[in-house]
Amino acid sequence: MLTRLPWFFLALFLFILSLTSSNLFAGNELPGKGVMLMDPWSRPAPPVAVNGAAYLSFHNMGPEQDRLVGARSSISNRVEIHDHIMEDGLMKMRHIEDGISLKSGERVELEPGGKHLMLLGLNEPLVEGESFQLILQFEKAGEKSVEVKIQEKSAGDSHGDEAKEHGENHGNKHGSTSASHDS
Ligand SMILES: [Cu+2]
Repeated sequence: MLTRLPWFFLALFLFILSLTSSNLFAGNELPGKGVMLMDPWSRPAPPVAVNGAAYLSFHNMGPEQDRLVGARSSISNRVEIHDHIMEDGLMKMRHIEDGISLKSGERVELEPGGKHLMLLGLNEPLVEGESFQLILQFEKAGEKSVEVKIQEKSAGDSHGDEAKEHGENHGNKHGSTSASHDS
């Protein structure tokens, strides 16, 4: 026989839990209002490509600092947060272990040659015009899913091609991005 008592304790427990959670004080926010995600895109990559990269912009609209701590997608085995760092006069990519910090009101852009999301071990080729789901993990805003559009953005700019920089793809396909002039 079920008495009301266990339910009372459950309710009390949940109430106390909610008091101790800092989320309660940010609870008036609509989902997605804390960190706004804009313009997610990725460069097309041929079937022989081992890795790819994805880019987007973050705008922290919330009152407190947040942090992008990780990402994942079914498009690749792993997704890492990378940055470019000058080392011995050379620009090198580095895995940023502690993620990307987003101050309140701050806008951070991931772009070729700068911070990016490295798609390590592509499970399928990145075909222009298609898209894939990417899940971003934030310290406070939690997980957010975005649809990444696969498109060639800056024709004629071979700078900052993260997939090639990793040097794991030694195919002879070279300079394919700089050959065409879009108008
Ligand atoms: Cu990278």
